[in-house]
Amino acid sequence: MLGIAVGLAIGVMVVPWPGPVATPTQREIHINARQFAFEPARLRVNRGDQVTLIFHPTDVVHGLYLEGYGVNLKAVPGESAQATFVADRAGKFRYRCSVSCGSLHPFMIGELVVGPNAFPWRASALAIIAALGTVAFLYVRAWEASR
Ligand SMILES: [Cu+2]
Repeated sequence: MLGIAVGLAIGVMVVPWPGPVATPTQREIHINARQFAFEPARLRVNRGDQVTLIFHPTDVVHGLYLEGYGVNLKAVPGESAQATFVADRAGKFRYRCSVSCGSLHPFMIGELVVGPNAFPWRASALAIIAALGTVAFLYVRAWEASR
């Protein structure tokens, strides 16, 4: 029984899975900035998406520097700045204010999460197998105990 579960788990790791389910899309994301926060402070896109960031400071001059992608924007209140890039690297990337805008300026940070564009088939299948394996194990143990 345990052997079957282990075998299935190995199979799941080795077998190729269906390709990406999310096709790359174009996204326009507006980010407001004020002392001392970005809104939104967390962005999520899929790998391969073409992202246009449109940056709007609302109180004083702010900047937005996105690590990993080298995007650097700066604008005065009432105006906006924008940049377009392809999110071709997965992972978490911080963005922070690049203009010294006050005492809490160093804490003005946000996070861009570039996720994989495929449904996590592998992880889901492993979780199911683990659950079935646990049930089977408990069942066998109960059966043995009853003899
Ligand atoms: Cu700032």
